[in-house]
Amino acid sequence: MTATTRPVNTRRWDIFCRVIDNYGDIAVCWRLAKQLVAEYGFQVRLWVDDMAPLAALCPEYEQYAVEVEPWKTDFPQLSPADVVIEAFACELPASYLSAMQQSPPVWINLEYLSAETWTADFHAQPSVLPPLTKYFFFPGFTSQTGGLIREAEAFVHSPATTGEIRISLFGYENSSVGNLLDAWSQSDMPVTCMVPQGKLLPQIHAWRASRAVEPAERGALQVQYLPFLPQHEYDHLLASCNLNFVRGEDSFIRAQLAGRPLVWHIYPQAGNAHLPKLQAFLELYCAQLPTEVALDVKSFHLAWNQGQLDMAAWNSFWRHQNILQMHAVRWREQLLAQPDLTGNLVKFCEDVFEKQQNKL
Ligand code: TRH
Repeated sequence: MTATTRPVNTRRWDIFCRVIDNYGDIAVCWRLAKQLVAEYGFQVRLWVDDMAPLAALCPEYEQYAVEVEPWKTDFPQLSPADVVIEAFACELPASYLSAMQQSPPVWINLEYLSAETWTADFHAQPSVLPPLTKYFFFPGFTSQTGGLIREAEAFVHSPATTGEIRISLFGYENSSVGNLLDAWSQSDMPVTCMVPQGKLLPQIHAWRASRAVEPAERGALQVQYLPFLPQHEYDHLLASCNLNFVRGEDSFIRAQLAGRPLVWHIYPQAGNAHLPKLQAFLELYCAQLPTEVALDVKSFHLAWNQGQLDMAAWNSFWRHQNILQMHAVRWREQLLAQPDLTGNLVKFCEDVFEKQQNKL
């Protein structure tokens, strides 16, 4: 949407984001901020405690109509916006919180994405802290949740490459990446593995050293190293690959919207707290797949997430590539048929405003 067609809206939104690690927190907040401006015309300030990941995702972020502000420890005294987004329970600055007592905004805690069914029970629930009310907003895959973040602009859908298997490989440290590279080296079809800057590189370098691979070719496999791409270029990369290994939250969502088969490396948590979340997604994603395919997709994911992948698992998984591709398109269509997170959030906040208005 161009600046001339952008709607104008007097509502002000403040989004608070702390970068815990990596890129996911700011990646989601940045998409949300841009969309609120471009599609709804809101005045949006994004408070972020670390600019570096944002600059990596969008080097020209200052040219957008989103006001990006550094979140310093000596937070300025401000009048609160109409809507305040506390992203991922980041804890609002004390001075801002006390200003909110004077003129209560619509206060939202935007949660992490999970496919677990309990999120539907907690979605949009209030926590009353007089005179304030904080609402918990859960992204999710069903209409009982807040939905997934997705711009209105039609997503470019590139044709899949033929004659080679093009794979993007983004994930957390993984001791079984070498087995995967070995499997691809022995593939019947050429495999191009695109590796963006990230945590898998040391293990890939170690594999190359152990196999004496120079510069980056072995059998059917060619490894291509990519710099960290701007977010929109990475989105396009996902759409151009036959298979995407993704991680965390935002690349995970984008891979689904790309309509390509994916392998998800979930953000690992202490005590394996992430495994039920992985299982919950796999149950949902695989529900419409034939039993044998579903089993292979699930066991491939578990093995990858536990660093226990072997060549046999790759062969069992990828023999279903045609079914997986058809399923990825169907899954994407299913997601596109649901309202998106930003639209749901705007509607939710407007409903709260209306209720407040009716009380006066
Ligand atoms: O980077 P992530 O691991 O992020 C997060 C954080 O770790 C967070 O604390 C955690 O809670 C959350 O995961 C679940 O993975 P994610 O979410 O996929 O974010 C990566 C972003 O980087 C995504 O927007 C895609 C983008 N990206 C690029 O823009 N260019 C690139 O080259 C690559 C590889 C990724």
